Amino acid sequence: MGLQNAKHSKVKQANIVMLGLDSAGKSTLLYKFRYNDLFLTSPTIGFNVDMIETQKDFTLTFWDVGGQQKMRQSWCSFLETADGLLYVVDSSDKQRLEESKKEFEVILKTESLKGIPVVVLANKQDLPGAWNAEEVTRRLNMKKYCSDRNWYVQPCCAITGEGLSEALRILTAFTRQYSRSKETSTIFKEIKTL
Ligand code: G3D
Ligand code: MG
Repeated sequence: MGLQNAKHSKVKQANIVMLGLDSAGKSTLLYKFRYNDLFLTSPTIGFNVDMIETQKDFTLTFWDVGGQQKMRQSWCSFLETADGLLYVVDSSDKQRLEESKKEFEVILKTESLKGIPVVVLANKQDLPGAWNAEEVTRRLNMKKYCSDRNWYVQPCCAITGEGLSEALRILTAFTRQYSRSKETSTIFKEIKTL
């Protein structure tokens, strides 16, 4: 792409990889995003892909790659093309939050995800005793581990849809900005070769 073209090109879509432990609510969220309705879910075998037009000229493509143990090894191959990470946490499952934090740390250290924006969904806020966004932020050590990128923790409920439009709005803003910064670095590279 020439310098002139790169400058004027408009980012039209971004790839969002959805990760999180099994049962965090990823599949339910994806269906809710798309249909604004509740679907019966079954454990994801392989992966689900869905595109959502979040702005008139902009689409987010969500990759729900499954959270079961055997799928975790294949996460990395999906990360190569990601423009954003949507990390889903079951805020009511206090026993597994530590496990989720460990996974999250591994994901953030992945080379291909360096600097990629992150929205954490503190899901299942409808369940009694669910940790709120502040508590999830603290327990996932967000401030430390995400200091090199844009991040946000959004409380939500995949069943009612509460908090999801905010999450989509933030994800859209973050990924547009991130894509633009990728574009800028492309321009810089081209200038260097002139
Ligand atoms: P996953 O794709 O991350 O593995 P699923 O998770 O979307 O399959 O969801 C796992 C279970 O959690 C499902 O229940 C689903 O209905 C439930 N769930 C998802 N989000 C919420 C939420 O916000 N609140 C509550 N209360 N439950 C939620 P089942 O019973 O089918 O296992
Ligand atoms: Mg699933």
